[in-house]
Amino acid sequence: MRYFFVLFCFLGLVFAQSNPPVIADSVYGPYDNLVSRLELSGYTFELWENSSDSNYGGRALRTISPDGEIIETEDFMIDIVQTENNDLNKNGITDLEIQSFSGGAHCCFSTTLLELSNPASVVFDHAFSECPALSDDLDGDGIPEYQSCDDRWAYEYCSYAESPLPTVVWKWNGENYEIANAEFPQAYQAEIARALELFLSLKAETVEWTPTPECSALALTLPYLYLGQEKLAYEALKLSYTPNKIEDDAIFASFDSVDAFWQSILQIYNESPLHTPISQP
Ligand SMILES: [Ca+2]
Ligand SMILES: [Ca+2]
Repeated sequence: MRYFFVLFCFLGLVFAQSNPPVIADSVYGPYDNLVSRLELSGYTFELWENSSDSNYGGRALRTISPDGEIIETEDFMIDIVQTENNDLNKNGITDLEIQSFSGGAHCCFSTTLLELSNPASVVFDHAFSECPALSDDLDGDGIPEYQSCDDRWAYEYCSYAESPLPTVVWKWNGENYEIANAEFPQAYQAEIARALELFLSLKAETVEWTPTPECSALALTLPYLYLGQEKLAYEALKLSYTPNKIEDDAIFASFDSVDAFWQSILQIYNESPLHTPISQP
């Protein structure tokens, strides 16, 4: 019992040493309650919340570097996640995952993997996305990949519910996580199967709810595009897109020809920072 009392006093002393972060123009502050404190490789991470906040949201993250440099940020929700043995990418350098969520029905999730060298190094960063980035060892080589989506297509040709969110996979390359979709076709199997079933159901007219022709065609086209298989993507579009099958709903664009739609898709795709370099000859 005495041990726990001493431990409690010690933790209380440590916590009391920190003053709450004061963030200029704070959305969720003022912060007063220290949620957790982690010391790792000379860095200190503190998560703070506003105990009087009635919205049940809002956290501040304070990072203190070994040199004493302090960085403070806030968001609706922030969590620090310790990875396996504090070394997700197995390169011998301690790392830490920082996850945040801005609140709202869909948007936005952010995931950062920080290596605690001095200075710290961001080796993975996927910010402001409709999809959280999750780590999982897809190819069984012992080093997890990151998997998320490209939300660039949401609302582009149809409603959010109909819009495809094509998968994006990042692989550790020895220096940072880089997009490597083409190496992970297994990550696209479920998307392609769903899109093919939708395509066949539309052909058979067995669906009660018909999406826009653009969106149903995109569902079959985009997985191949993100796999780096541009020729197959074009064939998928030709197979699945019938221009002007229904009248333009006047909200989203429709196209007079497959090629006009294809050029529009390529333009959006190439503008996305998450597009896959085309590797097919
Ligand atoms: Ca590491
Ligand atoms: Ca792997």
